[in-house]
Amino acid sequence: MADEKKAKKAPKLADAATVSIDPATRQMVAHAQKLGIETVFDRAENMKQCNIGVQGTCCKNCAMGPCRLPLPKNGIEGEDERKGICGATANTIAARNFVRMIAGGAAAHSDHGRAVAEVFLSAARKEGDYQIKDIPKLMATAPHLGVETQVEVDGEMQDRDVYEIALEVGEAALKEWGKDEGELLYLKRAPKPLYDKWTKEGVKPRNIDREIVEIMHRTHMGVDQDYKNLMKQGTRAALADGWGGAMLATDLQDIMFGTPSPLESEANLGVMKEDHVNVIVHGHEPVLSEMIVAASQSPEMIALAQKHGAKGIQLGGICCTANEMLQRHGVPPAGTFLQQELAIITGACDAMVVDVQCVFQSLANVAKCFHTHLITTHPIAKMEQKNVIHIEFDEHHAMEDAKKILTMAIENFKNRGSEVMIPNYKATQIAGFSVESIQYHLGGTFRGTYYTLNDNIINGRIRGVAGVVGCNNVRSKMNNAHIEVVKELIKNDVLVLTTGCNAIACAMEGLLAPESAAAFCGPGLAEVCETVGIPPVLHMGSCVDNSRILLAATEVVNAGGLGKDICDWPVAGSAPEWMSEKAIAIGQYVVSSGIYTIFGGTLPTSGAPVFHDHLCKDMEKIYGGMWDVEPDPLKHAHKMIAHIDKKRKELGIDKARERVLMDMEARQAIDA
Ligand code: SF4
Ligand code: MSK
Repeated sequence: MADEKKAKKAPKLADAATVSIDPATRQMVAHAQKLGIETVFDRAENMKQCNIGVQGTCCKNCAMGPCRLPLPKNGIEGEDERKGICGATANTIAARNFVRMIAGGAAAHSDHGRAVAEVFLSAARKEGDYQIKDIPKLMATAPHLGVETQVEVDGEMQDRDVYEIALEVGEAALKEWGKDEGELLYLKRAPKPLYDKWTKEGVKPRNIDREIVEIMHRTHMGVDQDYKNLMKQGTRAALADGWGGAMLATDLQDIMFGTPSPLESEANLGVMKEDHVNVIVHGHEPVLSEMIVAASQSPEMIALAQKHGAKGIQLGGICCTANEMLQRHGVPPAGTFLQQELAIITGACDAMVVDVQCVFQSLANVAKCFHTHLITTHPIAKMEQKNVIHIEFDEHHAMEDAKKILTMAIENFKNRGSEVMIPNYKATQIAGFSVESIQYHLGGTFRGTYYTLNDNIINGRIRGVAGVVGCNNVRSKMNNAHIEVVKELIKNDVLVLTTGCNAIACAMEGLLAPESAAAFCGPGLAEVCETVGIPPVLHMGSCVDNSRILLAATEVVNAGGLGKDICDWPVAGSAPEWMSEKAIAIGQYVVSSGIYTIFGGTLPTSGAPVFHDHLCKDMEKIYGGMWDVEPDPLKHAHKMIAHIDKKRKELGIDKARERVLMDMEARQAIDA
């Protein structure tokens, strides 16, 4: 009896039939369970969420705690009695936790940006394997960083040397992380009324690192104990991310690797090929993966793969390294965040190469069950498990590193076991919509404006625009909310801009194919998409590329006719299945740029209703944008649509839409 009691209870298994709306995922989870391999879906069954943590009111900022302040059953009555040992209120604790999440997210995006800036500098100095590829983008970016692109020679203006400009751009960019005075240079790219709002509120970031450090100071035990003041600093750090580190990452990557333009590819685990060497790149920083793509196309590597019995090399991606490789090279994503283990469980992954962010440590345990080489490449992101190989990326011999990794994968091809199962599911997609390529598609090279988009918003064919982005979260059915929200938006004539794992989810469901316009859109949006030849959901890249959405929103303001500020026009943001700290940082920079932003699942603020209202109500008065939360995908989409309609009404363009969307009967009545 005692032995029986001691016997370990077998962990529960997830119901493979309901984990996701994606059939490939369901098939692979069932396969993993048959093989006795645990995945994130099973672990979620056995790990209950902490109810107080979910509410945002657990503080462990000093060793007198943790202090836990659950919401009393009778609501906020007795609010005064709820305090930690030091007296910290629920608002203080929730706000401290929230801004620490912003610090984590802003640090992740911005440190990525810094790493890119360092590689950029080496490219500008012609030291390594990287080059300055996109000269027009360099010329467009330089003035924003105070770098002249022309010089006066004998009374005439002449173009400066490209590498000289690049060097100054790289140096100016790197200064943004630690300069000792002034403010971030990119803030001036925002519409003037928004910039003025930030000035008035005193939230303009001074430099990127400082704002993150200051959050850690202010949230230390016994420092800032006013949730409004804490959120001011949270806003500063979030703006330092969106209009700083993330935007710099996007620009410098575009200059080095090329600004994306539309291209065709595929998505889902079915992109892996049984007769090819499969290499999966995963994480966020594209610098090494860029070289892996180049190396995989070299005759030398292809010949080596063939010598080892493979037909060729198939690259695939997970998470945002996938999005980076997709938007510039058409490398197909093999899956979203929640599919990372499944790519190895196919038994056909010869190497998985990971860099930073969103990488499960459990990959090492899964890789142990197969022949897969799991290779970490970043000095700040190693794993303790012994089967993990670390090959540290160095920009000075990047091509050599890439070839070394590919050779290891190729030589590993013969070691595959008999358990190979690649699900036969993949969908076609069009990706690669940058701010510049949207401009080209909608306005043509010479018009160079978003006016066509504005025109269609004003006449009501396009009801509004939504940025739907972000992660998967295993606490909800994978991709269900992503797809329901997006489908409901496009059905109601809302054009969707997507990044991150939402983009991969939409691609897997076929929503990034132009044909989806006829199948899923309302009549107005379908007409525009069919005329211009674009899908109703535009893939704008990785998580750092949410900066593209900020700039696209600014372009709409600049094109005219839809108000003077981002908060004036019908645009909304959403992260239906968010999970990471980066999502909170993005949410706050989007809100403080004037955009209504709604999250699915829960927000870690529900245990502090006053602080929650500060985010969801007061923010609108300050910045024009505000937070909201709604787990039900249909209600979620309709809250966004209601906001879009509110903005249409404020602009006086609500009537135009009613006219445009009259049904046939109504039109005939007019004609008669
Ligand atoms: Fe508790 Fe205050 Fe310490 Fe937080 S800082 S753990 S609320 S005593
Ligand atoms: S990868 S941050 S799970 S979007 Fe950028 Fe996906 Fe979220 Fe990671």
